[in-house]
Amino acid sequence: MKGYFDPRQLAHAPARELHNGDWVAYAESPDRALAIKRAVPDWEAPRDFGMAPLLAVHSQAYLDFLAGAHAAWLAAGRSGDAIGYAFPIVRRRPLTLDRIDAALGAYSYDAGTPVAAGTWDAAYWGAQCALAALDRLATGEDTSAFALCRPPGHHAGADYMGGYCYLNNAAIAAREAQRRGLGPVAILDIDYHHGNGTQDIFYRDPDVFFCSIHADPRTDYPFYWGHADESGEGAGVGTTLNLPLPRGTGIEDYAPALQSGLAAIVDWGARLLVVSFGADTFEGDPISHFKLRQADYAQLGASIAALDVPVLVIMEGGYAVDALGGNVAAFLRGLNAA
Ligand code: OKP
Ligand code: ZN
Repeated sequence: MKGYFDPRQLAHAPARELHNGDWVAYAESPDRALAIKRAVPDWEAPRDFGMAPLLAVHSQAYLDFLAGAHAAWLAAGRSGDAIGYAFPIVRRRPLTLDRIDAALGAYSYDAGTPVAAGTWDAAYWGAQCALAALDRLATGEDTSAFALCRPPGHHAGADYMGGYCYLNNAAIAAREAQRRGLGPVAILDIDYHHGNGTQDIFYRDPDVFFCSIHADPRTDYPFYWGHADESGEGAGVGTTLNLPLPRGTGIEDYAPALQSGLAAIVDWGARLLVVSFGADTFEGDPISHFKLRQADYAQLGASIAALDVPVLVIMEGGYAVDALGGNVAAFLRGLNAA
């Protein structure tokens, strides 16, 4: 199985984030990618699939904002990372304002997603990794491929960033898979946090099934999405499945939830599975509260492999950097064992 990574993804390196009221070192660090890089053997650099697949998911206005936000921040006389602090509440009229501080608020829902000097370049090449891994699956030479997307993507919506995420890599790959006739596509999100951006992108779409297993949003980020009664809207009713679990969940309760998610994906008739994989379900994760151990990741990979459809693995979270490489490698080993 090939992994995809581009060193330009390391250019995204915000200094700090707001955590429980304090400024702390940014958890989504370039070291995460380096740790995964060391633990997985077979790498290729992505080629450039251009902007069109990004525009199939994100608005032109949002991509223009993201590409120019750091320059606008510097032009406003600031230094360091661009961080918003004012957010238009949901029912405020949609204004398009030039002021960088207004734009940072309009295109995000949290203050946890700074735009650093290298953010656009890194996010762009991360998305190209997702497309390159999909391209590998399309050749039929492998039945799984791994995109080391970093920064992650599942909290990013069509026109917003949030939760360390800027471009929704899983959604970009899913849309491109559809365009190439590789569907029906399902997305399984097994990061600790609910994949709200992915859910929003496909919420009214009957053609992409989205299932997420995550910490209950009554206690955990992103709070406003991922509740069990959110199941799609309009033509998309029934094509979103949320399986929230309480803090403290270990493999004994996680595995049955995964089985029910996988059963729903099979029933729906998926022919390609995109997995948003986060290793922040690990017992030692510094910002999360599940209890999976390293060996459990091999079991998750093996359960997914049993579906017998091509699997595109997209990296999302996982912040216990010392264990991250081993956890990702265990998951990929389980996925490829059969
Ligand atoms: C991204 B992914 C605490 C602030 C909240 C947001 C968590 C984003 C997780 N530092 N941080 O789903 O792993
Ligand atoms: Zn996460």
